[in-house]
Amino acid sequence: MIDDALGDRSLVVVSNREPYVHEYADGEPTAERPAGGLVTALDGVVAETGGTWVAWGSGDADFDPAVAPDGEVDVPPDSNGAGAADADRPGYTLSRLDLPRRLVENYYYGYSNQVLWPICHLEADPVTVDPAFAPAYREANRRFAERAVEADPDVVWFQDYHLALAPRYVREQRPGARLVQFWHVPWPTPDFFEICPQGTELLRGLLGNDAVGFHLDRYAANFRDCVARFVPDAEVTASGAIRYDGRTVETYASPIGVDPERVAANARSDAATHYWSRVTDRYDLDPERSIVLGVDRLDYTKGVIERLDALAHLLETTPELAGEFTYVQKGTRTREGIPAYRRYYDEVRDRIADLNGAHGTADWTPVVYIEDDIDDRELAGLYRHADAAVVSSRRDGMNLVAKEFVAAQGQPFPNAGLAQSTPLEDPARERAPGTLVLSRFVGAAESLCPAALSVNPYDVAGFAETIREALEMNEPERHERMESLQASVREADIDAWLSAQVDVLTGEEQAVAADDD
Ligand code: GDG
Repeated sequence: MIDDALGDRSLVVVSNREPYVHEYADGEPTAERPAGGLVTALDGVVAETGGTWVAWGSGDADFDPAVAPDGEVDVPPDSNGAGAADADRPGYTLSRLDLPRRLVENYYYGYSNQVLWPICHLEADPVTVDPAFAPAYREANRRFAERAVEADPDVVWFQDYHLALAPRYVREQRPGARLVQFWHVPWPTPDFFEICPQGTELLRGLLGNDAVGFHLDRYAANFRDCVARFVPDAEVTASGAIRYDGRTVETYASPIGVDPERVAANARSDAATHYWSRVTDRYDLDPERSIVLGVDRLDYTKGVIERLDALAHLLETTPELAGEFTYVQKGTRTREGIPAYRRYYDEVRDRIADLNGAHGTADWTPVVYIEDDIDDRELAGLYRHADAAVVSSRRDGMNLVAKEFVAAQGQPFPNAGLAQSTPLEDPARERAPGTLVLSRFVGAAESLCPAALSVNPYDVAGFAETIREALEMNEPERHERMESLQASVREADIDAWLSAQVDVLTGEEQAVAADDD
């Protein structure tokens, strides 16, 4: 679809992370794909256009002469991992930036993840302003911008908070190009944003775009409020457009989603079934006990500690639930170069050990902690077998885990609302769908609540009570809620998001400014 809409205009996508990473496996460069639906979806879009994707080359073998001597590689890679999509397959150029380690430390682990990430998630405490961070962020953004310009783009699509300055740099060199950015995390209120020492500079960088997109109207409104307050020469009009530097910058809201069919197929795959049976064997999970599931990158914003506190409170106040369920926590280590993240891993482990020590018995371990490196199908196996999933982010732009859990519950339920007298096609799914407990501070809550049980993760007693409610929910109510959740997840799926982005990228539809201010 994007190919037709672009005509002969060339597209360049710019993101921090790359869609294919080359690592050495047994001494040979091997292409790996980072897990996750977003990269897959974007990959398909760029492949359709035959364009260019600029990203930091983070893999050990990314610049191996056999792979990409000059940093450019045709993707998707062939089965040997060595580039060169053949003429019959759609493909594009992955243009990798070879960033020095010190620059990555200061720009990525530093400014992006210790300044911008916490500020966007309204977390003041982890903000660390090292004087080396901001210059590195400028330098890295310049390099991304230069590489994008070298690809001679008509349309540039920037992803996320690592690249707030790059649009301005590109605009200086390609005044006529169409530049669009999607910001995948929340945008804070002006009162919070003002703690950022480079706030105005970041806003001017983003105003290099023609359009800036967010998951929710209120994030877009916060962005416009920040522009109105911190960029004196910009004007935010009543319709929500921003006049700046002789141009108009639109803001728009477009909630990202998942591919429900793909997730549901993953959940039914053999790999999912095998992984689940390995997990049940390894941890001796009793099929009579309910499974409560948490799946998170180990990031303080995801509220894993708050969840464990709620579970501990639940067991303290409702002793009759002891032995009735097992909480399975899948944790993925992330940003290990940052001390606060390493401390968080330790805290999660300690909290789990305490909880198991206080409440476990000879034949029951309340919390099982999995740190395996698992692919999307194995992950879908966990989703599918959970009787309840808990997403308790302190703050989260959207949260795809919540949507994937819903999609993995199978769709639609043919006997929704009925007792299970009608045999389901799929015998492994012959149980009521899982329930979703969802923090009200995630973007996904806007469409998934009240069908999902909403919690304030800071309210430990209320949170514990909601987990109990999720565990005890009767079957008709589970069906009813899941039907509604699945309808929401299908309606705002990844295709809907992509097609909205394509409209903005091609300028076919003016980005819609939110009307709530
Ligand atoms: C940012 C925003 C926004 C997790 N563990 C495993 C695994 N995952 C995958 C999930 C999901 C993805 O990682 C996590 O996505 P989230 O949306 O939950 O969170 P962030 O990574 O923080 O993403 C967020 C998103 O951007 C998109 O705009 O929703 O708010 O923070 O897809 O499946 N995948 C596999 N194994 C794991 O152990 N294979």
